[in-house]
Amino acid sequence: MHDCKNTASFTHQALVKGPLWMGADFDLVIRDGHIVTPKGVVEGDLAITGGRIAEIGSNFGHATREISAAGKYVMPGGVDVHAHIEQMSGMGLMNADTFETATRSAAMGGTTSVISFAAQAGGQRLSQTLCDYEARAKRGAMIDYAFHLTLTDLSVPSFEEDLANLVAAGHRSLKIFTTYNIQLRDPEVLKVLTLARRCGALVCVHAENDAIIARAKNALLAAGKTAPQDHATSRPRMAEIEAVERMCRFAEHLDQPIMLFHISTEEGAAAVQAAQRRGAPVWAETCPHYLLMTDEVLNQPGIEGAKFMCSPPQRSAVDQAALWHALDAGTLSLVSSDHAPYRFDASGKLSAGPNPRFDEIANGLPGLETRLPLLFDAMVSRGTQGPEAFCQITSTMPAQLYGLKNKGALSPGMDADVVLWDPDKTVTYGADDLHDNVGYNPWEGRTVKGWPEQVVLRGKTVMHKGEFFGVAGEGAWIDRPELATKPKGLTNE
Ligand code: DUC
Ligand code: ZN
Ligand code: ZN
Repeated sequence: MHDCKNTASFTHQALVKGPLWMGADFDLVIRDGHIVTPKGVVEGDLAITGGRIAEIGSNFGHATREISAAGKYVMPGGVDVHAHIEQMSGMGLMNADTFETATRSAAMGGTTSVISFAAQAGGQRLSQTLCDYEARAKRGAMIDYAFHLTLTDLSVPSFEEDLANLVAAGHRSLKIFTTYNIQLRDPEVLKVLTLARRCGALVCVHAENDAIIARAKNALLAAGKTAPQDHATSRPRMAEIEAVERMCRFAEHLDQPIMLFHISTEEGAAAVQAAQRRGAPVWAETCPHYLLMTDEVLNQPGIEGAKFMCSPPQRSAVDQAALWHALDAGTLSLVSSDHAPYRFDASGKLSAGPNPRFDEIANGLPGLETRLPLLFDAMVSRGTQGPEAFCQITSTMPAQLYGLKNKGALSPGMDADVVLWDPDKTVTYGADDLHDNVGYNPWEGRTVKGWPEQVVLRGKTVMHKGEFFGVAGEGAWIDRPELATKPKGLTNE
């Protein structure tokens, strides 16, 4: 076997040119790691050529570059399928992150593919929406990306034609809301599901019942309860339960696959499980802030709780346990970040002034960079689920369910998106140590064991030991020619 003890000086081509062996067999070999593949953990080497995984085995010949992975896990790059980037919120507020800052942050945390949103503005043709977001991503993205098309206005010219064309072009997921000022009413939801079935797209849903929320919110405001702590009460768990159940029934009725975003409650997960048992084409995700935080985080002095405000809100310890159980059982298929970045200042959380009411505060927390270390710690380091399950829910399943071609697994022919994880490194998050543009870390003070040491995107190192080597515009759009989540009536041929 090649001795790679002296190879530390050529671990990234951006800085140091490695020795160019005549007739090197591969562009890059990552040697002696615990390689997590879909078939289990392989002790050995991973070879890369032309940005793709060439082989997994041992005793490979020379490569132009070598990386020693002794004592490290070699895992597929993270696939985060739910992140808001350079996007206008329902409240008319621009996210704090551009594609450049968001994807830098993602890569620093071990994520190499992201699906963000191309969000239709009121009255806007879908073709224009996509053009706008494509331009933003092309300018800034440093990891690979795709878009969910957020549908907010079905009355625009050429809606059905544009939708069919965009889906056929590889934009195979749609996003709809049942709440906020961009919500669709039931007849419109049914129409979107029907169109999606016709053109082969997955429909992602933010499922909370708007009327239940409005009633709870108005009662709180009338009683003078306006603090961030009151946000959790303003979005009763029944709002999620009702909307999740209704969306599951719609998916079942029309035989159209849906993905329920950010499940936060035990009953929401149970509704998903019941629908799946009936054979309904229903999938669901949750997020680290539901698995690892409770609504206690909103109880901060003054307005500080705003930093943790998201919708649906964090719930109870009982819900946390139920969500972990649902992940274990496969009811929930994946964990996304729902990265929704707003600064804790007048540009973001405090846009309505220094003392806003809870309903005037933008929802969301940053999560692209912390999703994987938090879950590696919870699943791998604490020994609850193990490295295969970690890769499954953070990379393989998200890539498969959303049809992200060549992403999500370490197998020959797949894109060489690889992360070396140091299982022994322990880090305590600080106040502002993330690489996004948010300026605070909601996980400040939390200690995680297990840390991404090196991140490789299509064969090129974009992060090594905390140093970033990505280049704006080098992230590539990911084609999605077809989905794994087909209606039952359609086949996979
Ligand atoms: N809730 C949303 O609906 N979107 C972004 C973030 C959040 O908390
Ligand atoms: Zn949402
Ligand atoms: Zn979201």
